[in-house]
Amino acid sequence: MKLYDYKLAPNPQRVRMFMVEKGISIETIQVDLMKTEQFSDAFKKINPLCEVPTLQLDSGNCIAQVNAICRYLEELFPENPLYGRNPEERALVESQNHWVHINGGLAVGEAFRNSSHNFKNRAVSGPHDYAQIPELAERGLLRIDNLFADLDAHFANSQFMVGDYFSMADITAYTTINFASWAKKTVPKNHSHLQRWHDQVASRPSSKA
Ligand SMILES: N[C@@H](CCC(=O)N[C@@H](CS)C(=O)NCC(=O)O)C(=O)O
Repeated sequence: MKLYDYKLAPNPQRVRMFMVEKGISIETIQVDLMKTEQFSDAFKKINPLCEVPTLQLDSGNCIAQVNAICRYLEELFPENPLYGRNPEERALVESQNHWVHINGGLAVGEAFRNSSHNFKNRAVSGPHDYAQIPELAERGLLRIDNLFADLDAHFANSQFMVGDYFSMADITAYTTINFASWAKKTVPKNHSHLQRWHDQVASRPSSKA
């Protein structure tokens, strides 16, 4: 197996954190997004969506999408499950993971990609051109503020995204909070519960992945 990765990007970091938590090591190949290597003919054959992470199997098949990759790895390496240990927990992890990706990762992307010079005509990742819409950048910033507030309220009563169980949803939330700095947003000083959780995840070795 080979993991197509880019060290500075948030979605590949979700897979790298997952692998460290589970003690999995896979050969990685860097696709330099700053040099637009994801649009090369060679990489398009691996992932026509022109995105990382992508996991290439020994069969030659390629798996795109963070959750598809991590769920595949979870089945291959079931020790220390990160998608839940029973049906109820699996549903809760799925729910929280999806929620924080949609309202977090996509909101930061909306804010960042609709305002940065480097993403002119690339407001949505992938092979198609999309013009920037400044109003979406504004809305994205508002969504990040609401994300911070919603997470702070959640962590007032919960150690992790799903009770006291560290899961894939925490990995998604952690990389999303860090990604928010790309849109010049950091955890507000009065959000002590969110900060407590962030410090706790930052102390795990996987946070350096
Ligand atoms: N939904 C995809 C998102 C992957 C994604 O957006 N990857 C970004 C890096 S964080 C990318 O490859 N962007 C390429 C580009 O911006 O052209 C997943 O879950 O893996």
